[in-house]
Amino acid sequence: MHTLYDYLPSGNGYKVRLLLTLLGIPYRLVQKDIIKGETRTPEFLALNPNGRIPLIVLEDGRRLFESGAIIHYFAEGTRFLPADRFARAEILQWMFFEQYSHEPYVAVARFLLIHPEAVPPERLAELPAKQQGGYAALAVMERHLEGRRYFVGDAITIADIALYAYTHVAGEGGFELARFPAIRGWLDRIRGEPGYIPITKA
Ligand SMILES: N[C@@H](CCC(=O)N[C@@H](CS)C(=O)NCC(=O)O)C(=O)O
Repeated sequence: MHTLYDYLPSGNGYKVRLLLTLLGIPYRLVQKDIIKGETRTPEFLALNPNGRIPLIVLEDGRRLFESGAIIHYFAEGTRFLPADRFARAEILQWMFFEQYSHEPYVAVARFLLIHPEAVPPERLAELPAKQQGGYAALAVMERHLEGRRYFVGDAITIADIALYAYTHVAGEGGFELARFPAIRGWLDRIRGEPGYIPITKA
């Protein structure tokens, strides 16, 4: 069985848990408390030199880190990653957007607000800039989703899973999702997937 190292409030980890669950792939969960530095121990760094969850150890012993790489691996050959070459490039486009223009703002604003005790006081001053960047990303998503049901094509893909993970908890980062009706409709569609699990469920 695969082993997933994860921290349940993490949206990056949730991308993997959500996809594996929707695909019906069983896995063993090993929880690491990032607030206590459990991903920075020599033992964990030997598994992932980048010191972060999610990390998956496949049943054959091979390891993968980076949420996008992990969900791409498991989505291959399933409805979450179509064969069409251009669609696959569009999926990557939105996954790179998530990692560069969305997660560093929406996820970090959320982290600053839900774990202020884990953040040096000077970093709390970053909140307004993180929220500004997050709103810019949400505006891009809103424009794209107007008149569309999913990010790529007319069915859920790993682009949606990647973007859903932190968008659906953006309220915890101080973002008002009420301003984004197309995003809210899309969030409801993802939540309606058979087998859907919430973020802190393994
Ligand atoms: N780009 C990475 C980001 C992973 C990441 O930032 N993980 C955080 C939790 S969401 C972590 O493990 N932080 C602990 C640390 O940096 O010590 C991914 O998508 O997997």
